[in-house]
Amino acid sequence: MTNISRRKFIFTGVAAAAGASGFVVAAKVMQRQGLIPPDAAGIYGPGETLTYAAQRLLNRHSMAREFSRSEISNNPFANEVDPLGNEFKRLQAGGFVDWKVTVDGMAARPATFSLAQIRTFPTSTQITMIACEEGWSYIAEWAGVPLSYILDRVGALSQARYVVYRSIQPDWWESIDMTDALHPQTVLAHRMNGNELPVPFGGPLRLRVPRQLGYKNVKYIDHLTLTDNLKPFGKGLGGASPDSGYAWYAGI
Ligand SMILES: Nc1nc2c(c(=O)[nH]1)N[C@H]1C(S)=C(S)[C@@H](COP(=O)(O)O)O[C@H]1N2
Ligand SMILES: [Mo]
Repeated sequence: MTNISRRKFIFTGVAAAAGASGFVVAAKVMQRQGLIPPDAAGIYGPGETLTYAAQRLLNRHSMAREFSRSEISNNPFANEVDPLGNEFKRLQAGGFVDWKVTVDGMAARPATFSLAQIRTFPTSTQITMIACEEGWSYIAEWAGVPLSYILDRVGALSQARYVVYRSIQPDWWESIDMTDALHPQTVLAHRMNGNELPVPFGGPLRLRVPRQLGYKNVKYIDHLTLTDNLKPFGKGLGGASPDSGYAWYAGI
């Protein structure tokens, strides 16, 4: 099916199901099509579902806007982070040579990669905007390994539906669906504006997912887990943000 006819098919399917036998059937169609976000149950649930479903139907393959070199912000603002713990400081003192990222869960070849190894992986560069939900934003050039490359390398199983990504900061973790995980602009960034990624901006390694708001761009990444079910993680809503009342899907 082409994209358009597929879209029409899904819309028609959802509408028909809703008309024929109400919301429950529509919800089942949407679940099957991957249109229900993991935090759909709360009071903002119907709104969250609409946002996510609309994005997934209309923009599944669209790219975040890329800017030119001259548009890079002169004084990018690093959002303050909680004090970094002893383990981080130990790794930082060693120039991050011992920084590692573990990739586990629904993968044929789970693996742990060193930062040095990650730096040898194919690099993709983007000049994009990061926007905090609280209002500020800046444009920078990020370079890093596409998450799709990592997933390919560990042999992500076809049943995997989400990537859970965790920071060395215990309260920072989020997840994205496979559409965003495999999106060409979703990268584990280790460089910014031509230098190694500075610590205030998430160095040595942060996730850049430019199609979502700032808070989904977790800093100090050391753990990725492939899963088909977000229930066992935290409160089961898919991330620290939805656990504390923000939307799981923060698409822009
Ligand atoms: N580990 C970690 N990641 C984090 C945060 C944090 O405090 N700790 N803040 C988030 C928020 S709310 C935003 S808006 C962006 C800010 O990124 P910046 O500092 O590059 O502007 O990082 C996100 N990633
Ligand atoms: Mo933010």
